[in-house]
Amino acid sequence: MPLSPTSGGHDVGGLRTGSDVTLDVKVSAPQDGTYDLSVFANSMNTADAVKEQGPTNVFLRVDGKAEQEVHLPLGYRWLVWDHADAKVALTKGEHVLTLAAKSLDGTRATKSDALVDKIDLSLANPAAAETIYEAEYATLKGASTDYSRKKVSGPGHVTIGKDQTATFWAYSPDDGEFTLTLDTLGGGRAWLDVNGRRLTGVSAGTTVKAFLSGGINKITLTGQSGRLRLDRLRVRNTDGTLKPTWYEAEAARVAGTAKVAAYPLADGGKAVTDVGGAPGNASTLTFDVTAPRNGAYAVTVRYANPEQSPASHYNPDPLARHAEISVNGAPPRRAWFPHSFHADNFWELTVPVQLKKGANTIAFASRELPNFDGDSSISDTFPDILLRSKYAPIVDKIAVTPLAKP
Ligand SMILES: [Ca+2]
Ligand SMILES: [Ca+2]
Repeated sequence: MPLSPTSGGHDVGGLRTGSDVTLDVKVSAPQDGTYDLSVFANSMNTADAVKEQGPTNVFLRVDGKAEQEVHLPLGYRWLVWDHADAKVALTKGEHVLTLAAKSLDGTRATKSDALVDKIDLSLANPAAAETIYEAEYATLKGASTDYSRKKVSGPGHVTIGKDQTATFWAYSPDDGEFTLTLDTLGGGRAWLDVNGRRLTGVSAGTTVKAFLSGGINKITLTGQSGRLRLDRLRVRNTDGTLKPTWYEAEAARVAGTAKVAAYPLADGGKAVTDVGGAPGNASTLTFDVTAPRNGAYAVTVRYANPEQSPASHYNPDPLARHAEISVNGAPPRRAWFPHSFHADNFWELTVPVQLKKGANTIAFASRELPNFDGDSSISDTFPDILLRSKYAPIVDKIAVTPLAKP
């Protein structure tokens, strides 16, 4: 049907519970390679056919083979497009990509109900695996630019003296390990801060493995001694050094009314729900984790947040849930977990923490937060309208990863 926000003005429906639809797309690959495939799709999370499972699972095939299951994304309205990504190996030439509502062996079938707008196929340029941020384009405080030198990258470099700063805004598609390389012309030393945490001291030619969060990361160099002449920062996605250790929520300790429940799309098919409640509640989820040494760690939470108020005429009112995260019983740090459109739609969010060598506890708690007077609750004033959540997100599992390795 013709739809204004849709690429080409049309989309395709029919990949839904009980259907045997196959959608074939002819593609032409310019060369052999592993291509990034992006399926633009959408389901309304509260639609009758979607409510039970959430994301629509479909079966992606290349020339009728190499089947993989892909879960198409949710939105709070029809036609609010998002994308599901996969990798497909293609040889040079013509191919048919298929999205099917039944698996090849007939044992598995699509559930829910999705619209598909388009498929994008792209082949990554290996040279783009590394992103270069020129120091002379960084945000400088006190540090000065110098365009007099030849044989530098870009038009110049910067000189960073004691307590002067150069700040870079570096993009990362996902949470994970990156290698940060500083290309310098020698000089002094500087501190390296990532997202407000001091990781290490750096000097000429330093390479640091650092954990970056999906989205925009703030990377700051602050002069420590001497005058560091910085040409550029290089950022490359790597793996194998900052290794995550995963802990399943269903194997952790629950207290109060917090409980393990079945979530088919959670790892292990289980997650922990009902953490939080009324003020003063004791419904918590506590992980026992081990750290190899004292230091800063990234705690990545795989979570779902289904909390959503009934829509008004213009606003679907998704609610963020919050968790009070306490390490080793210390005063908690509050983290906010955006609406994920469904209890069985799990996303990842990373919170930095400080751990000590050996055994540590990481505890999740929640409650309805008070109004600005610090005392009254919005649920007392409007008991029939959900305006503030009293729960932490549903937690599938957490990963503990060192934040950096110099
Ligand atoms: Ca430069
Ligand atoms: Ca789990």
